[in-house]
Amino acid sequence: MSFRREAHVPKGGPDGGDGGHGGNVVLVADAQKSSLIDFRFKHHFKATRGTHGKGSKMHGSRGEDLILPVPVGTIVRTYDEDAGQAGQLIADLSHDGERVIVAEGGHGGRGNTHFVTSTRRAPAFAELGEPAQEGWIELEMKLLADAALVGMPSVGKSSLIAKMSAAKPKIADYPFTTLSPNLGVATAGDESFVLADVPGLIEGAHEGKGLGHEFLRHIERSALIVHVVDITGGFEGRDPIKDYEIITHELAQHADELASRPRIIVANKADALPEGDERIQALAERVRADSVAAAGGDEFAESRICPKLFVVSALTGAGIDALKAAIASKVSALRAQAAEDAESTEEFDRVWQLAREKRDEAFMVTPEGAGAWRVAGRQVERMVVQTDWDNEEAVLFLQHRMRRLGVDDALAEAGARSGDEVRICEVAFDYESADATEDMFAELDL
Ligand SMILES: Nc1nc2c(ncn2[C@@H]2O[C@H](COP(=O)(O)OP(=O)(O)OP(=O)(O)O)[C@@H](O)[C@H]2O)c(=O)[nH]1
Ligand SMILES: [Mg+2]
Repeated sequence: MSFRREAHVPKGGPDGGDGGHGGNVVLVADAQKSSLIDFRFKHHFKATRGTHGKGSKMHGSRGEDLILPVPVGTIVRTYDEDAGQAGQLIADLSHDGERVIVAEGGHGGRGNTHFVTSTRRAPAFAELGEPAQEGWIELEMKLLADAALVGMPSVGKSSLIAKMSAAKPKIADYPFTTLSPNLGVATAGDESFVLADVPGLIEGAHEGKGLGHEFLRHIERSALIVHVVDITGGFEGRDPIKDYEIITHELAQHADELASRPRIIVANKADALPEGDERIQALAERVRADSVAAAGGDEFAESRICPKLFVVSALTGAGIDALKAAIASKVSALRAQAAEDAESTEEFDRVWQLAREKRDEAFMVTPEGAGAWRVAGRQVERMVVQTDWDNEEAVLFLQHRMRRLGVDDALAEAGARSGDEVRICEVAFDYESADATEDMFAELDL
């Protein structure tokens, strides 16, 4: 609040500038980032505040936004600290550069020049700045690979990614050698794709067995599933067809979308198969039958999800080039499809912003004992905290704003009577029925 003061000008007008808005906290998907490690130990992030407005109509400056880069593929949710669990989805940042404001800076308070009317030439009050939003969010990074190598432990998934890309994962002859996914970039001709080596799944994975939930989640975002089967049955002499069925079942049980996800089947370790072994033939027939079923019984139609069998050896490299070419061509078709369905960036900001505004405008009137009412709601509460309580004019202005928001009507409807106590945040008012306040506001030209 400020009035102009100049020599020779006896009665200067109001000239208090507005306070600057606080900065926002913004998450931006950044292709350079590969993990959320920056958030592992540091949990508190704060944008800078705006500065105060000054006399001579000088506005305060805006606080700077705090930009937090996160990997592409980060999912942002609200987090309820008391319940210890994630809530509503805020954004799914799946494209480079996509951004979302997760905490908005408070609005700067408006200076007294704003409250001038024809009869109130010298408003002696200004608004206080709005407190910033604060809250917890949960960040989850989902793998963004074009294709995921999926299968039982020890079938040779890591050996395959090592053969197809420059990735150097640990390879060993015991199950669960891989405990977190490995990514590799593979090239076939002039196409390249990102391949993920996902930890092995076992029967019951969809119920969480063997960290199944965690491992299955990594597969959700890969457009193509490369299902690897150890055609020798491994050290335990398992039946490759049974293994194939188990994984197919686990994927379908985990999520409907995974049941219908396009896939390529790989029979690995063909080098170790005894001459004349019939297991490849048996698996090929099974895959073919599934393929026909997926195509809706039409033997010649190639449906989107048609599984196909490739026989390879990660050890000798046999069949690897053909497999790579098949993955590359399928991935490029799926990418074209995805680009067609892609939603535009920035959408999240708008959706989340609208939801927030809607939520903020709402308020609730609840009785709190005889003759007392509580009004709760983001915007009403914000108006109250932005009011300078030592200033009578500011308080009257607040009452006027609340009336416009419909608080008075809602109170009357709920049954409030003149003299009742109305509580908002830590503040209590006396409720006056509309007729009583009408005259008062008229007098003040509010
Ligand atoms: N003979 C033969 N052995 C293979 C082949 N591919 C992988 N192996 C062996 O199979 C064992 C398991 O290989 P990995 O690549 O670690 O298997 P994985 O599927 O990544 O296993 P997990 O990470 O435990 O799920 C290792 O001893 C490999 O050397 C192959 O084509 N032929
Ligand atoms: Mg592995």
